Amino acid sequence: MSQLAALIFDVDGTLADTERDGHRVAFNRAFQEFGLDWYWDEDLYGQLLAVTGGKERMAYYLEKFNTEYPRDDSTPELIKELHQAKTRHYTELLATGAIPLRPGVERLLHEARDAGLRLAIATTTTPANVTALLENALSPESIGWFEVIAAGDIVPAKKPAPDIYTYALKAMDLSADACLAFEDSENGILSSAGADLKTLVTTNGYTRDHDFNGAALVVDQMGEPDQPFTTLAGNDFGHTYVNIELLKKLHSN
Ligand code: XBP
Ligand code: MG
Repeated sequence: MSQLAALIFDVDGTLADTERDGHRVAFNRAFQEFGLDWYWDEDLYGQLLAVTGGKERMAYYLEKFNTEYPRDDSTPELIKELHQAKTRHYTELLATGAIPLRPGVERLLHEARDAGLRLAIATTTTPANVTALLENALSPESIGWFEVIAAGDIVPAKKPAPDIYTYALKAMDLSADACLAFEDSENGILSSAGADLKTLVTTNGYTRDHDFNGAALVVDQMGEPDQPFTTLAGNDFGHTYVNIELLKKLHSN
């Protein structure tokens, strides 16, 4: 077993709780901009999250939920244009500071850097969304903390396929057993575990009932010294918040 060398983070739901009040709002603003009567409420969006990728999610919506909307050869282009508008709305929303990092994330990133651990991102979302989140919820220079930002369409198959994690490992020239992955959803851990990565899961409102079979540890948040996490599955080794010491125990266990 190699020594722990790198941490690979999912973005949406893991670094920040971006779906309900971020992506979902941006999708609805794009639909409105295009004069469409499509509206994704919180419950419907929770169902649509079964499909990762915004473009794929809109196609799924038309296929399964809005079957009256007339689809034809121009629909893929409409989806592409809608997604560009949605990304603009989303990055504008992030620029207002509307979406903060989840508890413990900033502290853990600093601790990881101080411990000499390499950092990477493996996400389904669009690259522009990652830089906008890091710039606005953390700092402009934090983008440079991540050796690899593997995002969106850079791989042929999105999560739950392992492609995005395999891409990140290859780009860092690291084997899976030298790393830990951080995820929030069932699609996410299927992807990270599919790339043979040990995974720590932090659940959120949309994913708390997901199946996280195979996770090294499932908690409700990274936690802080004065804000303990709740352990939902796995061995927390008596820790009450995620720090480097716990990560090294999970990695070597
Ligand atoms: C979450 C996703 C993304 C976002 C929307 O990604 O599935 O599709 O919901 O972003 P992850 P886009 O949890 O892997 O970070 O519209 O840019 O796809
Ligand atoms: Mg996620």
